[in-house]
Amino acid sequence: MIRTFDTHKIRKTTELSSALWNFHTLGEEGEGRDCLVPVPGCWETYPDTVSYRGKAVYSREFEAKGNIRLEFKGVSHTASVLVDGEQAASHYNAYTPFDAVIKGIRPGTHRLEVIADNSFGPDSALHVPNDYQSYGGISRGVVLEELEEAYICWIHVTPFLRKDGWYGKAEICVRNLSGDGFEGSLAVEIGGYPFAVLPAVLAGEETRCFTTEEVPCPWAECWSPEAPVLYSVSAVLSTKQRAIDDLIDRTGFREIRTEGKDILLNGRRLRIKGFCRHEDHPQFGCALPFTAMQYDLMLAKDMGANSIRTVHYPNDELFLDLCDEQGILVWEENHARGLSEENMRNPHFEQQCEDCIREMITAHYNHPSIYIWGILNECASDTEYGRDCYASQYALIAALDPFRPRSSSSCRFKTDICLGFPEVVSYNIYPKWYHDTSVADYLEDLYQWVQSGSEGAGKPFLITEIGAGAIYGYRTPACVKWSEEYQVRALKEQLQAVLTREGCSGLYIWQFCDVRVCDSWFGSRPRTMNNKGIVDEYRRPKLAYETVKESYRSFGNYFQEK
Ligand code: ADA
Repeated sequence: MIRTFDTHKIRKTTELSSALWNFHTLGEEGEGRDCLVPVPGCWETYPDTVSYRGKAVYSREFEAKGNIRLEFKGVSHTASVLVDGEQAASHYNAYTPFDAVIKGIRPGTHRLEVIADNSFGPDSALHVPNDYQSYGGISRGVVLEELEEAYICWIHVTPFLRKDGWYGKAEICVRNLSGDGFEGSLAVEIGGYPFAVLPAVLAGEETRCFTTEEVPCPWAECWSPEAPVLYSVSAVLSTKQRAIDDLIDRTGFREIRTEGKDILLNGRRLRIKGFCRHEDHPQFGCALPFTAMQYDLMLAKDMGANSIRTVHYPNDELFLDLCDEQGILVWEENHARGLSEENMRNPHFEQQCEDCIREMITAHYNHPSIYIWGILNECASDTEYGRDCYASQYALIAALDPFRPRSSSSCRFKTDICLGFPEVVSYNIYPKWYHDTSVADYLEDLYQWVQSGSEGAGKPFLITEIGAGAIYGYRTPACVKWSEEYQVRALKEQLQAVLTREGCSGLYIWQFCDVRVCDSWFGSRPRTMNNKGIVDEYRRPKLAYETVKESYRSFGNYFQEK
């Protein structure tokens, strides 16, 4: 399963995932044993490669002819793609899609090989040994498409709420695969209503974007957590004779903006009650199947959450589709966690971050559930060098999507020098876990510094991580740290302090479920897991489940109007 809806009616597509592929490792000692494995999947879940770090080859055959496009929704974490033994694409980063376009392939059977590499090293600035696992494998879907002389790469729809109702604007990117010029047209429908028809003229081999006017959409109903109304978006590319390609996506009409210290969703003062959620599972690695994704969302909603923060990387589109359909707000962020200035000075860092941001926003622009773009979780935002990196990445996001607020989760207390860039100020804090300070006192101290000693004064303020650890099943009346009882006590104080703090727009609990961390983190991570989940890695609820449920359900999605 690639998306929760069909993305083409005209373009011929074949899912190559949801199948068994051949697999073998490419270790120092040569090629490992061949076996059949499921794609999507992670090799850490296969019996012989549970702790393998290196390269491995996935392969299978496919039938095709003419111009083809192979789309990979995620390969962890570095990919090299060969078709019939010829290099067709390469990509870094497990969490964003990429493709291989091959022109004029001969009709018949072809061989696809994907070499995935999950090793750490100087070429990898973002996948580093960390407090989450970098898995190995083809961890998301793979699709084969047959194209004609030109095709639609993407369509972005931007909704606008005007005084007289909803308007929409579309930007469509088209690529001409032919060496000859292309003369045709684009027809766009939204919700089944005719939206725009515009000429599409491209030079040979040109890729070009076409933008519609702002078009009134009087039929549009608001997308909101309470009523997540979605509309199909269809773009059809035609020559003078016939339709040759199409692309179907979805949109939701919702307005997100900041005003003073508020995040406004459709003009209402939003309260975030969220979870930080890694894509992680003991049976699937980071390749959670559709059912497991939905099960996580059902648990989060049962606890009264209204938002998920995709820590610390862009998520599978399938998960975002589920959030769109169920009104779950999403903070999506580029791939980075806790990188020091030294890490950020890796010569690959800037380009790898920029690629991740471009691919994330290009692929996920239309999801109404995404209300904010995040960058660089707990990186060096207290250094001049770091500030330059933050500035350029915030600028890139604004260029790609000026319609959503931006933020970054900081842990630089009273030393952050990057709070002037984002629309929303966000902090990760752990009073009652890493230090035994009163939550209210610590929050007040930090909040007042932001308002009086930083460039973040007067902006919306979010707590994007707060929580405590508990080992599932460890119960003791001593209520010591790592017990489920201690986690309950800490969360009660944390949730009460943050959700009642004037000027705070809400919080994300760290974290939804226990997750695997890299072996080198064993010292501070019992079981070599991050055990701050409200459910354990098998989604078994800890005592704190009911604590969160009682608290989150006692607060609405919005603050009282001023
Ligand atoms: C940081 C970090 C998280 C996690 C958390 C923890 O805030 O952003 O990824 O490591 O600390 O568990 O301590």
